[in-house]
Amino acid sequence: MSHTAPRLLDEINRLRSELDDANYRYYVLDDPELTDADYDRRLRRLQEIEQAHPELVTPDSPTQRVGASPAEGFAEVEHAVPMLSLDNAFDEGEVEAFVKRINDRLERGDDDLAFCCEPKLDGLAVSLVYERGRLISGATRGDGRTGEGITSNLRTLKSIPLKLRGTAIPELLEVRGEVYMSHSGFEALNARAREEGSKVFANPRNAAAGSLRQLDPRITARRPLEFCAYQAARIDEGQAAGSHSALMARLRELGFRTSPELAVVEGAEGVLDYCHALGDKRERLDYDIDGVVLKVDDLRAQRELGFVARAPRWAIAYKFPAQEQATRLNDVEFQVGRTGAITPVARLEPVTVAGVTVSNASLHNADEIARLGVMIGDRVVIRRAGDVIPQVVRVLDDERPDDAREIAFPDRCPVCGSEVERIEGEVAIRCPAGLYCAAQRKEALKHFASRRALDIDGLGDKLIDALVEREWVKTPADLFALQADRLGELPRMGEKSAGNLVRALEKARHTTLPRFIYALGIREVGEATANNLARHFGTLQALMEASQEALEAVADVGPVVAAHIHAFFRETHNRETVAQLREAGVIWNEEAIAERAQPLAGQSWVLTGSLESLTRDEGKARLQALGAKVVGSVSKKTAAVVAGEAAGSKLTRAEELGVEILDEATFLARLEEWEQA
Ligand code: I6G
Repeated sequence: MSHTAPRLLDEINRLRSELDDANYRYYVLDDPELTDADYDRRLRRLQEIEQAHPELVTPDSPTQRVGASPAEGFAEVEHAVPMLSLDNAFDEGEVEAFVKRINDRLERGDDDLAFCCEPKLDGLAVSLVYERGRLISGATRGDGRTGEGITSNLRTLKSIPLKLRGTAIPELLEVRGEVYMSHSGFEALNARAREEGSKVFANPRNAAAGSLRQLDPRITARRPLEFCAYQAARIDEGQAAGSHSALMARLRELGFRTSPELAVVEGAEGVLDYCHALGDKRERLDYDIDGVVLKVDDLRAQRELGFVARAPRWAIAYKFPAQEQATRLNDVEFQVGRTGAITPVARLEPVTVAGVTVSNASLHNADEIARLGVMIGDRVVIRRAGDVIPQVVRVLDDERPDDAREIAFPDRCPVCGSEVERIEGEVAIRCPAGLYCAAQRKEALKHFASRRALDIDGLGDKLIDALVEREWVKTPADLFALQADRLGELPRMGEKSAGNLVRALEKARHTTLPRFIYALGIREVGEATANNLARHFGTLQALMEASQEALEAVADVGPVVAAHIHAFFRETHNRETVAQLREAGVIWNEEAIAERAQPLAGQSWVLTGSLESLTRDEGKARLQALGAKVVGSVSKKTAAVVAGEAAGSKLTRAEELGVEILDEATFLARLEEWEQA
């Protein structure tokens, strides 16, 4: 190493420290500063240098997260301190009884004992051992005494520090926490799997478990897994704090993500208030939780309380009402989506799951049906969590009726009768008829008319179904030929509604290029991609003529998306539809796009709370298209905070810092203004 140029060593150290800082800001502080592109550029440069100088690679370099070579199996790891489980409380009475038990044991009559509360993540518990600040081992819980060594897999998670941060690094640290997958990560992973024709996961927990138990860490590295720390099982004597909450703060300093929902509350009342508030928030979190963990905050009191059997006396898990219920699978129907994919949908005996009646669930594809081993007539367990579509998670085999039937996949499209296609290497079956198939036509029209596309007010799903069934509308262009008097013939369509619809169509003719591209419904082209395409090519003509290579030069467009776009514009009937739409008077201002500046360039925005008329992802995509960076936490540098319903601590923080706060209506009005500018 002595002959390595000092400048190169400096560069390596700088890149490693910038990449570590970026991970820390992103995963722990929830306040990213580097853009993805800047992060990737630094990582690529570091990889380049390390490839040229393999002697300079260190095990804790950020490049080492891409995954080591496959293992033969997992070694057994004995936990130095057993990984215990927690007792459960299934209702408020049991929580109150727990608090009372503790007060009695500690011989405290009062009700102000401090508890540290946090969500119970629905993931997998793991343990990480650090010696002199370096991650040396990581293992699953296993049976609590012995787990499986999965260090190489855990090293690929960017929220797990390979090297501890800061000063006064402990000689020895054992951190425990949960590995989980966010809803957004899970959806993206399954979307990619569907696209590639590979296996989809039933829920984020299964996806996290499957990803963590891969023998090939390179596979784990591509899965969106996250780690959240909840306990320091071993730490140098001198570093042990007086309270659990202080210990969690110390773990954050050392580089670990801890729950942003962590809070210290007093007595049974404080604990129950926390449980209610988190229960209300549960649906809006981007990850699954199944309850609240309550811990006596004072570590001396914890030691005094000790353990019973395999659980600490000083902690309990309050479980929310179940997100899983059993019901009967009455039938399976096949639905044809906008892009022709035919998906099996389970028709269920209606059942209430976490407060909502569920009568349909997705079965995804033939592989998923085979994995579940499900038949019509079976009793199945349904799971509903957050915004994720209800899923069939398992079959109650013992309750299979004698007349259970196999699920037969159709050879022909259930809507138009075309012979289905089974694409080599893809699990999905497809109807190849495109817009000749009424189902795909309906879905394409619904997408075309939707709010983020041409925003045709009053053209709802039922109306589109009726228009397609009567064959009044075959392509989106036919919509613009609809006359009020004819529309008036439709059931439940009065003269006034017909007139309103014609006026809405007139208004929708004036659109923008990004909306028009999005409205075409090209596979994998969402709003953000449509924006990027419009900005890159400036005109529709340029986009339609672009080669696959030229398409790949657009931000966020990879080979698969480029191939879809290219194929779409090579189809004669798609080109004809575009021409007909322009003839029907659909217009936009191309110069505006080509020259449009990004009015929010360099600004950081925060979205918090739930929005009514758009999802957070949509809001984020629109802000990004205007040049803004959308970040997770509020700081002095935040340009504005958009506060939806039930916005919490981020709103408070914005008020404290005097950051501009926009309600949903103002936010939408501003977006439209900037987008039209
Ligand atoms: O299984 C667990 C989940 C979450 C835990 C836990 C936890 O804290 C938030 N804490 C302890 C102490 C244990 N299990 C044993």
